Amino acid sequence: MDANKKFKRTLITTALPYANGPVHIGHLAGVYVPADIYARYLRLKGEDVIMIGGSDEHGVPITIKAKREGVTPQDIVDRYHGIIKDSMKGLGISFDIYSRTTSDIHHETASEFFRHLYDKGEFIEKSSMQLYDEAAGQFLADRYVTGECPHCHNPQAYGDQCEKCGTSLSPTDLINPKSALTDTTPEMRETFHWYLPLDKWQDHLSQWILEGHKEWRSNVYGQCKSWLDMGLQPRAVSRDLDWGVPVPVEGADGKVLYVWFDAPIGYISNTKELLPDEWEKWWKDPETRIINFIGKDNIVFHCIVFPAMLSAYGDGYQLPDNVPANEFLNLEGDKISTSRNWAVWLHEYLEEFPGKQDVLRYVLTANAPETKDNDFTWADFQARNNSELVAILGNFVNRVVVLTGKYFGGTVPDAGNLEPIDTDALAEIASLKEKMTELLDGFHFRDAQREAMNMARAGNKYLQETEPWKMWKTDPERVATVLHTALQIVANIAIAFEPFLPFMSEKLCSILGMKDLSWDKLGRNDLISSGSILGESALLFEKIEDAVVEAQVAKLQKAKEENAKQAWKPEPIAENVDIEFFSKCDIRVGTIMECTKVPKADKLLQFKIDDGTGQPRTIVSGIAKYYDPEQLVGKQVCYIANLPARKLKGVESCGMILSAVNSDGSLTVIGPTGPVTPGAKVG
Ligand code: B3M
Ligand code: ZN
Repeated sequence: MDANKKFKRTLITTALPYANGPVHIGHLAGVYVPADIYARYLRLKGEDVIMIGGSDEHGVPITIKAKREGVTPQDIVDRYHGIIKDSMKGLGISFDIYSRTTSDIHHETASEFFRHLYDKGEFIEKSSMQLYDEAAGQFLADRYVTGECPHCHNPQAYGDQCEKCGTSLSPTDLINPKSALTDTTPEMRETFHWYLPLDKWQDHLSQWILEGHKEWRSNVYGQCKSWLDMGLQPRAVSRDLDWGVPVPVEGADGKVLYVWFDAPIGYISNTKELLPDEWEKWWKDPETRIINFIGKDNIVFHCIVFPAMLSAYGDGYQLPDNVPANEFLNLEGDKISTSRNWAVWLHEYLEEFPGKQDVLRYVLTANAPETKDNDFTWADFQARNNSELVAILGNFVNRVVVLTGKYFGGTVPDAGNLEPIDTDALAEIASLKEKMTELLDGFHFRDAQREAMNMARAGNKYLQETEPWKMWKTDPERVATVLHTALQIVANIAIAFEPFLPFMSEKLCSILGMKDLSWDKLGRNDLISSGSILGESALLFEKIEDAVVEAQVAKLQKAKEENAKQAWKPEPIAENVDIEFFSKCDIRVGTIMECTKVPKADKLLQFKIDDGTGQPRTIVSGIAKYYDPEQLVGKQVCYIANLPARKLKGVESCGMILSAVNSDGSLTVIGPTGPVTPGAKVG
């Protein structure tokens, strides 16, 4: 961005989440919380800003989910669009509009966009061989195919991307492709599609990004550079699918716009829906600044493909001024995954932690993956709440409000004569404002929030140094000055934290009787006037107990187990054997008479079994992890009787008790369903 260029307005876009599941903390940390901080900050500065959001309701993941559930894609997107929209509102994400790509206005806008490029001759029409699933009777676009990634050999790569190494792929790149619909191996069939020749825009985009936007985040700039260095290729913008925006050209039956063609146009449609009469100035006036908030997997679409589309369209469309893409947030050390249910879902968080929206916002910003992938853990969530929000921020505000109540009946006392220690504290707040402004302008939200927290730290230090509670009897005027000053710091905190913790800021405003917050006022020492009366005090933050976070960790653990169960498939059946071979195996039923632990062997149990001979048989078995010894006494089990005896940890074992291996790897001992004479043969 040219630092001297003055913009009249800022259009903030946020990546449109796929409506194939609810949003989770990864989406929030990557896109919505930083975008919201920025939008709130600009609004506080009095700038003309709109923040655009909406659900991305096309694309293969949605149709796959619908098929699996036996419902229509529309049912799926209706369900998740509702959940996403409500939960974002619940977290205070201040969209000016949150719409959806199945809306009529979007279909019209995307359709017109394609048609305009088509009429201008901006596409190439090309035939190619594509994967076709004979059993399902359809071509397999994008995520309809899985197979081995040709780069990192991940066996579970998708037809559009390998999630392990991040490479974007075509279905035909995959080694051993399999249809996600029928699990069969697809064949090749000819089809045709429209392609946007990105190579035509290579020089234009290189100039714009590599020369014009050196200030972009290094991860964004670096990814763009490597794409440009490899040389851009034409990219298909249509698909053989029945869910999406139909290609508005004759002879295109059964073809829709590629989801990544229509989704970014959603930003335009949603602006149109919000401001039908003046949307154009938000997109076509060079004095508008466009900022795209996205996650790192969306960089190429926002920095290369969509800008090429906009440039091809012409008519004054502006390209983004910055694309502050974040890296990924992991959860308890593992990649967040919607399909594996390894996530903290926003709608569930809001239900389970009512009134704690700001805690999540705070933790996600404190850990924002701005420069590298980061990890969310429940232990860190608890620690940041208890030792930062409660112990620093809540504690400072609470002390000031309580002391004002105690000494002055809740009336803001006179400033009196400020001493250097008071003016120093206020000067520190003003200097923290300068730092915050610079950081926010540079999209460094994590550091900016840290500086806001430093205001509360400065406040605590000031109280610690002045100790007003010790002077009430001897010098009440001095106490008045200190509390007046401390209240001004609280008022500054209400402004500084508004972009980050809007719910807390609102509570502070109601306690202090403050209205019309503005960034301009931040750093001043006259935000509240002497004589005004404080409102009802409210609890800002409360301690989160161990049991609460332990329950969350247990919930995740359960999801992991469920997932393992679902992913489990029975082992393939072994090679055939003839009946003689089997009959050589002497399997018997016996009754367990005794069972004890084998000393110094935590896996082994030692059994004495009644095998009908009158002489108990000893068998040692590696099932100690799954059974308490006394649990099995009296039970009947099957065992192989004619294995040669062998010594295990010093105990001679004569045979092997049969057990089944479950999906989680645990063992269950096998026995008869009714009483059997000990020693009876199984066959
Ligand atoms: N729905 C991809 C994603 O959620 C996509 C973003 C569209 S932004 C125009 O990763
Ligand atoms: Zn890979």
